[in-house]
Amino acid sequence: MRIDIISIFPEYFAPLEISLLGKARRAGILDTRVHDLRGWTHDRHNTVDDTPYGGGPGMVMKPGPWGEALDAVAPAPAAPRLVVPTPSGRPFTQSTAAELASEPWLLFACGRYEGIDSRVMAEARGRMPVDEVSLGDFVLAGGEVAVLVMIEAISRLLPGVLGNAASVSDDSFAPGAMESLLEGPVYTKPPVWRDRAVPEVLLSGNHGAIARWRRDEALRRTARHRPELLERLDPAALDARDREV
Ligand code: 6GU
Repeated sequence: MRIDIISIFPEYFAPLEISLLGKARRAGILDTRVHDLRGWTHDRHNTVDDTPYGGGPGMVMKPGPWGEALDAVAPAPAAPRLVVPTPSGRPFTQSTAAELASEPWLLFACGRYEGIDSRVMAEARGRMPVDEVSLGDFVLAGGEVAVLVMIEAISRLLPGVLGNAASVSDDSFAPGAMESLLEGPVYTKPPVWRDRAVPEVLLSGNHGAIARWRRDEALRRTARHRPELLERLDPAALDARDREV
């Protein structure tokens, strides 16, 4: 998958070189390219922002540099999917990550300040799919950190990136039997640590009992942390034992 990123802070993307993402990159699964928006400015101060029309606080990113940047990174008729992080976008969820993971080419446009002049996205829509997406109901200072989050969520779904394909299908929010349940607690060796024992069922070798225990824990944790997810569950997806939990 090719991923281009346009930002006024290319240094934010140093983590793409390490851990899972760095490995995917070295394996040729990910081709990430970071571009400095200021490369498409033409004044002495490399200006990328200006005051908002209609008044109000803060600054808005000027359309000129963005238009040139998008033309240069994705010259027509090339058409990546353009992803614009913004708190006013549609929610980015596990299904958004899966949808974006199936694309051959993504282009992330990182806004700062109060956002990018809206005509940039309107014009881009004329020649490529554009998604304005939000990570949740809070406000970041810019899109860079949000883009790192999204790239990590997308990349771990690409074939060959995770060692163990089951860790993807077992995730909280993964489609399947445990869909929309939070994952329960996990344990490793030693069996007793600081007087705390690992739940006995996990050492029993009884795979049916272990699966039942995990599902009960997932249901309990979901009820405690995210009750609205239980409301959304298809009642047909619950069995009689689930209802007791
Ligand atoms: Cl995607 N961008 C910014 N700037 N703030 C956010 C966000 C995105 N999601 C939540 N807050």
